[in-house]
Amino acid sequence: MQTYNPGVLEVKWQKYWEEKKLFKAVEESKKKKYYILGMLPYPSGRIHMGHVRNYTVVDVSARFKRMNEFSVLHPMGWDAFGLPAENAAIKNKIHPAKWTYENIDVMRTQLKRMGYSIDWDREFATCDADYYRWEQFLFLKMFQKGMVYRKEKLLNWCDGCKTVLANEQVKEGKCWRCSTLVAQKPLEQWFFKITDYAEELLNDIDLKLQGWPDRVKTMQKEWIGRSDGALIKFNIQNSKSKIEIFTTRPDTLYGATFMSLACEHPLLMELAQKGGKQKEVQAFVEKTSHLERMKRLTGEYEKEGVFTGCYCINPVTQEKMPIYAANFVLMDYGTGAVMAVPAHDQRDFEFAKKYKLPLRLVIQPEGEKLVVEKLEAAYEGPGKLVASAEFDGLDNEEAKKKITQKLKKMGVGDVTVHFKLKDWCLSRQRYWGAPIPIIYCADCGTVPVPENDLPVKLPTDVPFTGEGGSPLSKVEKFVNVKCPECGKKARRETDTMDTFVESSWYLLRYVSPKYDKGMVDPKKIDYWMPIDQYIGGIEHAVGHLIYSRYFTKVMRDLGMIKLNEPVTNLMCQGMVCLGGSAMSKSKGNVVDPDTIIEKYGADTARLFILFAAPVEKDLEWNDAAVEGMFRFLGRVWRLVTETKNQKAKIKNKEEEWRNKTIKKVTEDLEKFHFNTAISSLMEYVNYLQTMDHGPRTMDLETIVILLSPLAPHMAEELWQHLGHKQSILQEPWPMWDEKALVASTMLIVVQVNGKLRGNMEVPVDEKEEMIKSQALALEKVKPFLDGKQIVKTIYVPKKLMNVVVK
Ligand code: ANZ
Ligand code: ZN
Repeated sequence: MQTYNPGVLEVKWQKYWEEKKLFKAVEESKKKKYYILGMLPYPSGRIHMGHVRNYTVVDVSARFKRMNEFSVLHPMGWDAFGLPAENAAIKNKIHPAKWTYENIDVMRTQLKRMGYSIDWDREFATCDADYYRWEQFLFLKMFQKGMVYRKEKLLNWCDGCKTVLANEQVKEGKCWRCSTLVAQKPLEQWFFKITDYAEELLNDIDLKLQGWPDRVKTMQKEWIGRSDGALIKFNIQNSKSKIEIFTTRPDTLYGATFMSLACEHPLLMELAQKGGKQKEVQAFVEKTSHLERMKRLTGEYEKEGVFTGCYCINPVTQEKMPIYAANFVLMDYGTGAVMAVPAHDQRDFEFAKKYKLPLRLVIQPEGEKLVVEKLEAAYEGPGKLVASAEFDGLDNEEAKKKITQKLKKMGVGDVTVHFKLKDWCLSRQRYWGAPIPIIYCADCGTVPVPENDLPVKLPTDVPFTGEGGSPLSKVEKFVNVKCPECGKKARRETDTMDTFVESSWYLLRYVSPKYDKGMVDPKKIDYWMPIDQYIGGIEHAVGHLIYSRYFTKVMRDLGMIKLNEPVTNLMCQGMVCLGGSAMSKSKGNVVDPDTIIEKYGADTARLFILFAAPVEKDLEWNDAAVEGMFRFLGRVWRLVTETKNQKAKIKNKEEEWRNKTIKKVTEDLEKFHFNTAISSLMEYVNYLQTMDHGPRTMDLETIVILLSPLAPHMAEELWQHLGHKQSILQEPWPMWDEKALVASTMLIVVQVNGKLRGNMEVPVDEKEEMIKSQALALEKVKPFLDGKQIVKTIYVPKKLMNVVVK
């Protein structure tokens, strides 16, 4: 047998698997199904180590489940629309479609070199017209039901990408893609009404996502952000207008001493004019508009404002409250107006100190007496009401209800629920995306493209200059159409959809990727969905992982599927780092998977990436450890190929090792504890290598089977070497025998005159007499007994036999 040569044997087995179609997913009614998925890659050019980690974890589990008699669905596709393709077009004069499909070819080849057990017949790219036509179809259905609408709103604008962004795409005030500071601009755009689902999305986190990591659930809860509170109307002095505020603390109403408005509040300029402060307010608004949205939300900046010159009236105290514009009030939350309670809200406290506004304590904590002059910060905790007329002495939670009831009776307030979640802005002013299937007609207004005309295909002959709006708007053949209703000249919508729209339902499309009567084949959905295990990056916690839950619910409500949640179990793998920071092209600290494959083979790459750290932790790249994995595989190779065929003699110690290893590896693979599974395989190999009489064939078979999900190419080759005709994939996963795990032998140490001279393995129920005679017969003990007289023997049960001689 030749030495371990991964280069040759890996290609051989990849070809074999592909020809025999061993990874084809089939619905078998007799089997349990297992749908496992890694988040789909963006075809940026080459596979990176983050992909390798993600898809190796998925693959090992897929192989493991297959051998455990599950019907496994393990698909792959491409998140193929998006800006990099278009930017490459502008820079290198290559068409985005060509760029994208060429990258896909490269990356597909790379994935295949890793030996992943993917059902490639289900592959699609989201830029295929066959795919996005169903997205356009869904858009039309949602349009009919009012689930998608067009409106002018204050939106995130990225000047780097020349497009609007959803809130989920703004990270710390910057564009998620290009890190340009995001500006707020009023723009007319398309929105998915995801807020209609806010409550269900929130409630189902606790009800249905037991298999999700807590940190993702917490992030989603915070992002959806439910607040229970009240809406209260304040009269304005000398004016018919009213200011409505949203508060979660109606219990503090008697402590409200001024009013803060957002810079974009519709009444602000009117009030400023009336109050004679137009110039000051105007200047302040301009200054504030440069403050990033995120900074405003997190409050890490100096609170500032300006007086409008006008007052409103506190509805319960009838006191005058000066009206300010304030930089920490956001227009898109609540009503864009806040009743300020400086004694009990920290932002209001800082603001009041700065502008010398009055503070009034209305909540006293249990067993303490705060004094307003001595307050160093707002008291935001619970307590009893004071200085609040008939509500004095009430517990503040109780007072929230009582005060709101009073306001309701007065006709100036009511309870309300607010969510932080905003409707999802889905339109993008870019070319490389799915066209929005809408036509604008001067007479008929906004007209949906008739279903029979789908797909609205992206035109291919498009100028990419990088200047002046969407390239699509310059393609006259695309833009100029007849109105489907009146037949007169009309204009096509030239915005395209956010690429997160494609990734919101691709996971459903895999069950019937070629289905042409709808988005998904409901029968196949019934069999395969929900996804049993989804694996991907934590960075998608509040974007993709909320959007795909939302789309599932929308498709359910449109009658397309019977499913509430798309994903039963979620796991987020850690990053792959080099020199302490995540591998990234821009930092220049990347290791290309291909160089590892060329040097050591895919099996080594797979084992290293699984062994280096628990899946959910970050992993530090280590060349020496890669080398170590390669040597381990070499040892397995020699152990199996150099051992002469041994008949299966059942020996207790060996059976104990074999069964113990099967149990440990099985349970670890079940729990995604790949690193410890590999450790116990290493220990087992050590044991087999140091046995004096050499391992039995069944020991070798066990090690090869257990290794097969992890290092599948080598396992196939060794399996064949051991005389098997069928692929190891068709081999059932071994079971362990609990009985074999119970120690059946014990180790007895033999001493002569108290000195250790030998040891021996005996059955646990062996009699003392037998142990004694065996001990005296041990080769290593005999020399110390020669010519001596045995005085007595002392037996310490299950441990030791001491022979006393003279
Ligand atoms: C009075 C008050 C008194 C408040 C008090 C808090 C403490 P969450 O819980 O995050 O929903 N608020 C309302 N609309 C706002 C906006 N557009 N921009 C900035 N702040 C706004 O926050 C609700 C609280 O945030 C509301 O309750 C309001 O301040 C403020 F002792 O009203 B509160
Ligand atoms: Zn950008």
